[in-house]
Amino acid sequence: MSDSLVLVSNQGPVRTFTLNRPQALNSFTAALHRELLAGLDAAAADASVRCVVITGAGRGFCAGQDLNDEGMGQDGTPADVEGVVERHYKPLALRIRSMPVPVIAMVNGVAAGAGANIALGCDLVVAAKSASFIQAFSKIGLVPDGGGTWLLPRLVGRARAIGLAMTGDKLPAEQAAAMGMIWQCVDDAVLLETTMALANRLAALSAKALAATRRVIDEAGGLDFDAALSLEARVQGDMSRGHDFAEGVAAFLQKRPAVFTDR
Ligand code: T3D
Repeated sequence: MSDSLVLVSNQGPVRTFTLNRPQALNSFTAALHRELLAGLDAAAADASVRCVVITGAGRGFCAGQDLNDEGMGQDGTPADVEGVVERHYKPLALRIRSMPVPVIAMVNGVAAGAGANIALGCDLVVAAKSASFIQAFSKIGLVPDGGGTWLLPRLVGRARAIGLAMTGDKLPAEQAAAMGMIWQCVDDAVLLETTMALANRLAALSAKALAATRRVIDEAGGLDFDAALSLEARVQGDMSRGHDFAEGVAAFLQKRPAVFTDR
């Protein structure tokens, strides 16, 4: 067993980060946050990486904040939950949302608290049938964080967002997929191969266009229709001046696979 809190592996252009505290369901400590953020920064700067997968070791994906870690007040010092969120969860959520390549959460088991919301902040979520999502915050007197207040209503609507957040009920992955909260729910036995096939498909596309797609979809949500159309025009202009657009059109016309390189 490795001592690393985050295992990093490469399969071609796909870099996988495996949260590695299975004894505590991969809950986040400050040290785990630091390793994950550094790993994501390195992936963002590495042109050979064209898709990122985040998953968990053992039977869980991530149980959110480690409630025994520093800042939780268990050592007799006052709890500093605001500081933990500002120092760790906000930078992580923003890092994932600004990666220059697509990010897939491969949810292998329970995803609770900020563990659920960090997964939901990824571009695509593929979950095993045995996995589940729990907005565990209400049970310990907190509000959703890790981006949950922004993500949940956008993914499933206000009624379901409030219901999930207030009850803290466990939502099985199949139901999460049925309500559009995640991309896909698959049998446990094919979780890895399904995710890697998807990751390789995305890795072969234009990373620049996929990252811009995420950005414009997020930005358009805060714009009126007219402004969203203008945003699309501006970003299409940018895309069309890059290598990948010329390559994509040439490849189509020449009936060959495109080789995209822009980041
Ligand atoms: O600073 C801040 O707090 C701000 C950030 C907040 C973000 C948050 O994420 S707040 C929400 C924190 N998370 C939770 O409240 C979830 C707590 N965990 C659970 O409710 C349950 O563990 C699960 C429903 C996720 C899974 O239940 P189950 O029965 O499958 O597993 P278990 O037996 O409860 O857990 C297995 C082990 O993991 C167990 O340790 P043990 O007894 O075998 O030594 C358990 O204590 C440990 N564990 C699970 N979650 C956490 C944890 N240890 C520390 N922190 C955890 N969050």
